[in-house]
Amino acid sequence: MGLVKKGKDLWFYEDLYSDTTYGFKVSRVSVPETDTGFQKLMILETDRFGRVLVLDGIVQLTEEDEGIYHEWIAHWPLFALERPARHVLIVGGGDCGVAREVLRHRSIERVTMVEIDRQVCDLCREHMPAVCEGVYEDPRFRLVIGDGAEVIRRMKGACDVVVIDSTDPIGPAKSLFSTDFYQGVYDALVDGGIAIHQTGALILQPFEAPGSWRQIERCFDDVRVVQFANVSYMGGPFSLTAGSKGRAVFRNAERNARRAYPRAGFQTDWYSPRIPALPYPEFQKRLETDKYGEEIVMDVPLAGGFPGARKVGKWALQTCDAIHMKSFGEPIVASPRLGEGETLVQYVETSAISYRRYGRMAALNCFTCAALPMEAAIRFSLAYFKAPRAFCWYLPRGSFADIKTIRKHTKIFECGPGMEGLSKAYRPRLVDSAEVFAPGLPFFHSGIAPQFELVMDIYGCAYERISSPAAVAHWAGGEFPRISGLPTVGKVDAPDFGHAKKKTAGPSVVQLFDGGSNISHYSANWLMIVLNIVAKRDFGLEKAIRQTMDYFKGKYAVCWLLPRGGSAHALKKIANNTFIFTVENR
Ligand code: AG3
Repeated sequence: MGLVKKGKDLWFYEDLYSDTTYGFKVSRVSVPETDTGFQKLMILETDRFGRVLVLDGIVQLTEEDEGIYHEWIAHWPLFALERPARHVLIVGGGDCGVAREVLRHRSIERVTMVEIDRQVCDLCREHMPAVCEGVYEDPRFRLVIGDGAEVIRRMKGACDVVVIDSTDPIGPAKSLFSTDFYQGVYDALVDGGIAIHQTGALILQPFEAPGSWRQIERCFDDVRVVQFANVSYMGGPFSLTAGSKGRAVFRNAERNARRAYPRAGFQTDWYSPRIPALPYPEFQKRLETDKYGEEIVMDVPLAGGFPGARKVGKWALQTCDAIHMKSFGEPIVASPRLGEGETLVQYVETSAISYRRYGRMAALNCFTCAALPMEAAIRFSLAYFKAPRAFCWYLPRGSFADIKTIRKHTKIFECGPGMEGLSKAYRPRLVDSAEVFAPGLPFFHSGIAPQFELVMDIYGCAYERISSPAAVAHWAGGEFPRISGLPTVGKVDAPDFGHAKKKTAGPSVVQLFDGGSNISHYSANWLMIVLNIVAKRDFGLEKAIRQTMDYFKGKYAVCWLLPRGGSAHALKKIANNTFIFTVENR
């Protein structure tokens, strides 16, 4: 909304979120919105908060409360160090609030600030002189106008502390929230050094802190979260995520701070060495132990005529009700007739329900990123299709556990409408990937089933790839079909609708094939992909898996191969031909 006239008053409303905002009365516009070439900058004057810096419609600081943010982001790492810092690098921070706080430490010999947007420096200096007080006059301060991500590569082992005082991961700062950048920051630190980054409002931006945590955890030796709240950053608890070079750094952080602070020779208003950072916030703990999702896969014999898209669409929506999930969007469908092998997909709260038919068998998948009431799903489908029985696989998805545990929790069973038979469950055969990839292994031609489904959970993927709907769509709609030779039907669909929950933040994808589909979900916070590929023809399993892992820079994958649409009286045979295996990235 930005600036809004209300009677004779002028108000500003922040443009960060599409569904919630806050505002304040403006007494004067000091700098009207200017396009700097990097972003839109505006400086407003208010009676309550003093001057306010706004970039791309988002409040960056107010004179009234900037001290809270700048003190925490500067003093927390500096006081936590084992040895007093000499060289500090600031990435961003053009208003100089961080530099001002850093320079209060007597041990500091040099502060280098790399800001991409010169106008932020110049206009803040002119219109908010209190924020940068003393900084430009200090001989220890050096300003570099440039891209922090590039400068950092030339600073190997040179910095005691790196403070990344950036805007949010939209606009020019996007590249600063990537694994490559964090790796560069780690390399720029001395042993025992600390880096810290603003990682957003914990409640309103629930995917940001966990996303940065995952990446920092991957590049650094230890991680902490510092929390504070101010007025300017709407939404209560705000987070700073810190990484250390060296395992013991944070263990002594509090002790070091309590010792160093009284000797610093200056006082702070907000920072206190007695407020510790969180070693492992509860949300992060849960991210580690939760399983990501559950999937129930069913092959249900169809008697009589075969349902078209209308009837199957209704099945999908009513399944949502049966398992207490909300549907998202319209069903994606290959054709209204839904002939043999053609797929219908209905998104549900970031996961999906799908249908396809082979011969007389309906191949149904029901995947959710929450607890899945499996019985309700099976019971409903059996009743809907008036089927006497279903052949089922239960798959714990994204479990983080070792393959043996995942196998133990995977179940293959047959059951009738009363759910009898559930107790007689089989497990998939655990095989080596070399065996699976070996030429001649008769997956696709075993006669057990017309199709195989490849189910794959890939762990340790690159954040920037899996959090980007464009990158994901490029893979699913272009790269994968090219490598696998699978003929696509219609366009790739890559919505990003799961951000209400930390777990499901990240895009989803559907690409239909001739006689199959690729349905996948990308979890920015688990750095993980869950995907299901079904195809009518052989597609070179090893190449497809390796290419996918390479594209997303995944470290490790757990895969299941399920024979779909197979014989109606052969559960044992189905179980014998269901395989589970792992693939490491070479
Ligand atoms: N940089 C962090 C601004 C974060 C605003 N985001 C938000 N409210 N979610 C501020 C620059 C101050 N030096």
